[in-house]
Formats: sequence, C-alpha cells, structure tokens
Amino acid sequence: MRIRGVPAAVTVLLSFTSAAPTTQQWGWPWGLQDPNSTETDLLAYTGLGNLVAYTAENGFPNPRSCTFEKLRVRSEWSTFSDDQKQEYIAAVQCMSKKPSKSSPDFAPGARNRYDDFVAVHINQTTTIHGTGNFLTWHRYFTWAYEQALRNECGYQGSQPYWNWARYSEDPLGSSLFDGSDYSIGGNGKYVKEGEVNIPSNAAPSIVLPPQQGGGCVTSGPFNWTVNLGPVSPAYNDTPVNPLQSGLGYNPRCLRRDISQYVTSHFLTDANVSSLISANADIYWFQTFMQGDFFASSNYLGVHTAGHFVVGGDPGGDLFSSPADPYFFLHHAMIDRVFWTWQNQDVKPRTFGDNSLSGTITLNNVPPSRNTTKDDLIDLGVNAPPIRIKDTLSTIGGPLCYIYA
Ligand SMILES: [Cu+2]
Repeated sequence: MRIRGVPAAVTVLLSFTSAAPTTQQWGWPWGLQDPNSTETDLLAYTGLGNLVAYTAENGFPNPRSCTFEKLRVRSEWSTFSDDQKQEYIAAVQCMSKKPSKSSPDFAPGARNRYDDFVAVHINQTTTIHGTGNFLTWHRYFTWAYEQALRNECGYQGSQPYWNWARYSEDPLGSSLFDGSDYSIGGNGKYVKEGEVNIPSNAAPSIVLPPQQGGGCVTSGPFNWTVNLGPVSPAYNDTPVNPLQSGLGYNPRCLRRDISQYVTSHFLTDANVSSLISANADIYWFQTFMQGDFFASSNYLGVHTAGHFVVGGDPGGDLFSSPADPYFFLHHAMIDRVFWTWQNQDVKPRTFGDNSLSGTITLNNVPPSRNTTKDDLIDLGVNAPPIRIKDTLSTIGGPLCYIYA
C-alpha cells in the first residue's frame, strides 16, 4: 500500500523524554498497514503522526491533567470484541435506568440520566448548530456522555465511533445495526412514510426518499423508550410533545429508517476525505461539514447526512436526535473528522487563528457577534461548564483522548 503524507520527521523521531513519548510508544503508525483502511482513515493516521511530532516538540498542552499515560483511545465499533460491545451497551442501558438529575422546572419530561443529555441538547439546539461553537460543543457533549458511562455506569472502555465512510455502500451490513445482542438495534419495521424534506417540510431543499424501515426498532438489545421531543420531526405522525419546548413527557418507541440512499450519496469515503483535505479554513470546513441546504446547492454535509442515516424518530429531529443511542457513535465520528482535520496542521488549527470561526446564532440568523474562545459551553447537570479554548485540543485536559 502506498502511504501518503507521512511526515518524514515523525518516522525518525525516536529520542524521547518522559514528556515526549516516541512514536512507538504511541503505537503510531497503527493502521497504516490495514488493507480495510479508507482514505479518511489514512488522513486520521497521518494526522496522529503530526500530533505525535507536535507533542514531542512542545509537550502536552496541560500536563497536570492530560499526559501520555492518561490518554484514552476511541475506536471504531467493528473493532470492538463482543465483550466490549456488550459492556458498552450495558452502560448505555444503565444510563436509562438511573434517575434524572435535571430539575423538573427545566425538563419535566426527563425520566432518567440518559434524558438529561437529550434535554440539554433540545434546550440549546438553536445556539449550538450553524454556530462557532458547533464542533467544540458536540465534542464536549460526547466527552461528558463518555464520562457519565464510565463514572456512573461502570464502563471501562472509551466511546466508540461509527465510520460512515466504511459502510457507505451497505449501512445495514454494519455490525452496529445487525439487530444482534452486540448491536445498537436494527432497522425500524417497515411503515409507509413519505419523503423526508430537509431542512423542513415547509421549505424543502433536499428530498430523501423513504427506505425499508420507518417504524419501531424491535431487534437488538435496546427495549428503548424515547421520552423527550420532538420539536421539528421528520414524520407528521410523530406524537406531539405536550410542551412547545419539547421538554415535556412524550414516551414513544424508537423509530429508524436506515438509509443507503443517504450513505451512498453523501457519506462516501470521497465525501469525507475531501471535506478534510479540500477545506483548509475552519469556516469552510465546518460549513461544508454541516451542509448547505438553505441555498440552492442541495449539499447535505456529513453531519446532517450522518443523522439521516438513521432518520426516523428521534433521528430525524435536529433537537431530540440524541435520544437515539446512535447519536453518540455518529458524533464521535464527527469529532474524529474534526480531530483529523485539526491534525493536518496542528498548531494553527488547534491553538491558533484557524481553530474557531462563526457567530452565536444559527447560520448567523439573526446576525450576532462572533463566538470567542472564552465563551462557555454549559451542559447543565451533565458536566462542569468549560471555555471553548479548553476543548480545542483533545489532549488538552480535561479532554484526554485520541482516535484509532
Ligand atoms: Cu447537535
């Protein structure tokens, strides 16, 4: 296999101090020989090489809270053993059985710890999408969820991701959705539904044809109830939430319509790798990642596309989408793409002037001030508030992880 873009300096980087482990200690260049690697994976691997080199030269950004010894590695779902899969699934189920910490004034419909995460996402939806904090907010949100799985539900592993680029021809063929005890459940039962219009039925710009699902998920380990939302559902027959905020109690089944149409049109390896390679500026990277469905380009970015891989309810609702456990595997992949992009040029894209762009309102409507690195990300009961600048590096502490 031809290996592109491997920094020559990294391959000869063998001398080290305790602050600067060798490439061999990091395990790099893992995966470069894997014949199943996608172009997207190769960018991740070479990016990791750049991060190793950067760390060897500069040390860890905040060695009191993140060092090489504390690093966690997030892996793709298919690389988990059956035991690891079951351990992850059990921790997610545990979250749905622990009592909610949310105040009933804030989220009267929240019934469990899992709902606390859904509630905060619903509540902040219009200030965390199409905004400067989009990437870091969802990075911290996924990290806080991983922490809760570990600290409150005994999970020993790391948050897995689902690499859409590997399954763009056959998402139902992925072990994530095979409906076995080692999956997050399969497709929904077939229900006749119409086309899904994005961004909304009122203003359709991209039309997604219905697939073979659409109804309740009945296979796999999750006997799952969605309690919150929807606010902006993809289907007209979704039960309406008693509160306009979407935070009232609205128990219903989890529905999916797993879409090969979406993966094969918007989530191919070429789609994902070119997003990373062809957009050197953070503004264009995050804009193309989120898609351009308000203009005439009809381009569903990998973020929106990744949600409509499952679609259904809550997956087809921007607000309550975290109520499908798929959300966190999708957003770990979004974060991996962001991390990979950052690592193509570590310093300016992580610590410098190419690390943050955008304003504090959705697609800058209404027009608002720029997001700053001192702005807070506040996840309520789910995690301590944090400044954006402290989430820009995944090894900057408290964040302390890399991706395989
Ligand atoms: Cu979101």
